[in-house]
Amino acid sequence: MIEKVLVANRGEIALRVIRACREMGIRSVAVHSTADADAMHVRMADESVCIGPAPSTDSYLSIPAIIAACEITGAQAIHPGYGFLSENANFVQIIEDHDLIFIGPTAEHIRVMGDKITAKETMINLGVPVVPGSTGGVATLEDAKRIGEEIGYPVIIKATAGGGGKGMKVAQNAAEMEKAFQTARAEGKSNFGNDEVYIEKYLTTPRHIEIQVFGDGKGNAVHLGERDCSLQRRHQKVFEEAPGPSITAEERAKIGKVCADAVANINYIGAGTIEFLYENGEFYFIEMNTRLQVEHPVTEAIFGVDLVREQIRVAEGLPMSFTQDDLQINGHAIEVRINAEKLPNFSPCPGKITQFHAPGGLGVRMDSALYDGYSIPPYYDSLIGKLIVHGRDRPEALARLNRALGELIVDGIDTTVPLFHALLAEEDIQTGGYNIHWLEHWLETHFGEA
Ligand code: MV4
Repeated sequence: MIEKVLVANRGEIALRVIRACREMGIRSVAVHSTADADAMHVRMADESVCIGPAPSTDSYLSIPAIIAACEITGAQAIHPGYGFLSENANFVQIIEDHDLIFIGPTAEHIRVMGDKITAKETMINLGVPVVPGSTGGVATLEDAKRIGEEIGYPVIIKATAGGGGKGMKVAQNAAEMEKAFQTARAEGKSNFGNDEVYIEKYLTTPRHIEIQVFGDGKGNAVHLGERDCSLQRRHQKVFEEAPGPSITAEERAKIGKVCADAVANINYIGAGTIEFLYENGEFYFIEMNTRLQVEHPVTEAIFGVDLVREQIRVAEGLPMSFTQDDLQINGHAIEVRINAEKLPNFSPCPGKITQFHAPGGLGVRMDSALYDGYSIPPYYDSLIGKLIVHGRDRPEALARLNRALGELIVDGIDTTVPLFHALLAEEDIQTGGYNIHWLEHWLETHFGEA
């Protein structure tokens, strides 16, 4: 039995994990940098350990400091949250070597899915539909041009180790191939130390639809439907919803079963997300994330489950507390990411919160580590809160989001709240008629982004 969990993260996700632990009667250990001595996760946990100076490379990313904090406090398990070390296979390997429990997938699953070419090959073998493209890596420009002719332009060249849009270049025609190919390779090399690339047909107007999966590590797995995360700016999601406004129950059941069967087949353990591009009624796999995601609460809202509780259960060797048949969608949920950023350029805006008031009432969840008088340090991600609303249907969720945003007070800094007020006034947001390019286009034409 896990009696004490170390939470290797900060901010709202650290609180999220601490809350699940407390409900399960498990003690929690917060770790923090010197800049976070007054942070809410330190206050809320049962114990805390300072693991280093402000820069995350010396604290939240310091594997020796985190392992030492487990040994000092007697924590038997580590929850990584998202970001930081959550998809670091080497970290998981070290945890296993210290006879500690990683609350998440195995090092091997993280490694396989972290390499996009290997992930795609694995998914093809598991019967998951993928974007048409090269079989494995493309080593030479000649091969790249041949594949371009075979699959037809436009194509996209992607670094196998890529992420966050880095190492990804579109070639509209054969003439653009050389530059796109060399640039994708160079970005892969400089950002990830790996210049291997692969090529796909470039889909011009897809939606980003991701399927939540969950496995027990013993060959049982379920899916918890999809989230539509198409509203992104520079590969940062800003607004996520479940169910996807464009996805039918039949499509959900079909792609959901494909995904659940795939992860059951590889004995996947814990929470995972299988990302697809969705265009003209077809799903095309692009990547798998082997972590609990920022936007998991919209899935929790419509299915009425606690995903962190389930992660801890399966990490202990217990079965999941539900089967596929138990999982029924109830209503509609939307999350907006409240960032400490100044519009229209989304420049980071750390500083002191002079007043904070979280919205409440029926169907409203505010996950945030803010409090009155808190100073947001400049060292970390600008996400300071997530507002999640749940309604019986999409129109009710949208009205509730508008109402809750009106109640939210975050004084002393600039936030992305005005963006959401403006988005809610848009016809395309009200109808759900958007794709992955909608937000950037809208920001250019309506929001005066410099
Ligand atoms: C694509 C694509 C179009 N066609 N792949 C962007 C980040 C990485 N996770 C995958 N990405 C894309 N892959 C093919 N074959 C378009 C994107 C893309 C995108 C995807 C999801 C959400 C927002 C996006 C914004 C720009 C490009």
